[in-house]
Amino acid sequence: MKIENIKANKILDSRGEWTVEVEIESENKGKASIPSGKSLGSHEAVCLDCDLIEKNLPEFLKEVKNFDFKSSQEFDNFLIERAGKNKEKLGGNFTLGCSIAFAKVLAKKEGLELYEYLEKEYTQTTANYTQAAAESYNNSPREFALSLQESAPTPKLIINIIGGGVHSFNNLDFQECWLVSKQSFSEKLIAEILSVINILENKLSKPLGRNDEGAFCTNFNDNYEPFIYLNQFKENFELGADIAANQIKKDINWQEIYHQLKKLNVTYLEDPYKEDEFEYFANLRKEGFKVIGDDLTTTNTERLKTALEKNSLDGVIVKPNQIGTIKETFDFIKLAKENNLFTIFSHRSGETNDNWIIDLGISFNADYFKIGVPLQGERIAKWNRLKEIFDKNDK
Ligand code: 2PG
Ligand code: MG
Repeated sequence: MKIENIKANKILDSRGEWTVEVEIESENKGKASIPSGKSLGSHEAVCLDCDLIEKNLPEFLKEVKNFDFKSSQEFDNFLIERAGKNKEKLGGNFTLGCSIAFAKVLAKKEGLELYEYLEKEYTQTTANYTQAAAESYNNSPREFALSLQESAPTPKLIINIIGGGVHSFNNLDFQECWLVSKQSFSEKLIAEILSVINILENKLSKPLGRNDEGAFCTNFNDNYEPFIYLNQFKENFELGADIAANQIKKDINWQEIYHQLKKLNVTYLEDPYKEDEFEYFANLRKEGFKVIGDDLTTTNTERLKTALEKNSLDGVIVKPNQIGTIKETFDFIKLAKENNLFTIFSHRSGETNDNWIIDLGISFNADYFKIGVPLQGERIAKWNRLKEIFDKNDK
């Protein structure tokens, strides 16, 4: 399909900061806006300022017009080639906006939802690729292809319910204190989470605010106190935390922290050490924690390969804007799944009302979604999209 025009609109995100919305005009139109993080890993794709993106646009557009892209992957390969190392020439925010907007155009052309289109395109590719390259795989790519075809999606939710760190304005060092649902997404789970919110709202000390992601934000006696509150919900939820260790600048006795968190029934730990400390991640797994990479892996297959060699992880965060295209996000998920890691599709702390993260997660079989609490619009946009897809598939 030929692309006739691309616009890079400057829009506001949920933090009141500028971000980019990309609009592609072809046989029909597709739009996608891109969120941004505050606790950034240094290996993430480069994010360019909107004015610079606009400046680069005419030359990029001239080249794009010479091509007839048959699929989302073909267009993504074009973007990957042009964007250079870490997407520094075009900006990973711009390339991801293009990638998603074009996938929406292709979906619309076929009368499909975005998640249906991606499922179809990627399942077909994987199935073909599987036959051609079966021998070079140790694990079964066929099984992977089949796993993509499962009709009923069954993701669970990770709820960042009490916040700290750089997303907040309180005295907690850890960025996120989680409830991890034992059951998969359903209306019943939504009701349970709303009731948790209600209980905590009454119990937590006042003044009680909400942080960038809508998580409760107040001062605590120490870093452990939030988990004392969260333990009351352990019949239906497991406990976890995004330590976001990269952002913690003070001297900390990490061993003592994980000793205490274990006693408080915390099981899941995201970024428990700094972004290059692969071995420390691996050691923590031996203590029985489920260890998750975010800044460690930055949705990047090369980083994931190192993590796999070193046995650092049980699961990975998937944030497409850390890498800059749907195709590379898919490659990352594929490698993770082939190695039995669970995947958590995640929003960013600075969000827009776009909800494509849900479509990507559904089409690529997310094990979990981390999309904030349903208390503010930009997060609710994701909750409602998830519900919409579930309702549709239930009928
Ligand atoms: C994280 C994220 C999202 P940010 O660290 O997991 O919750 O934060 O978007 O600021 O990187
Ligand atoms: Mg994180």
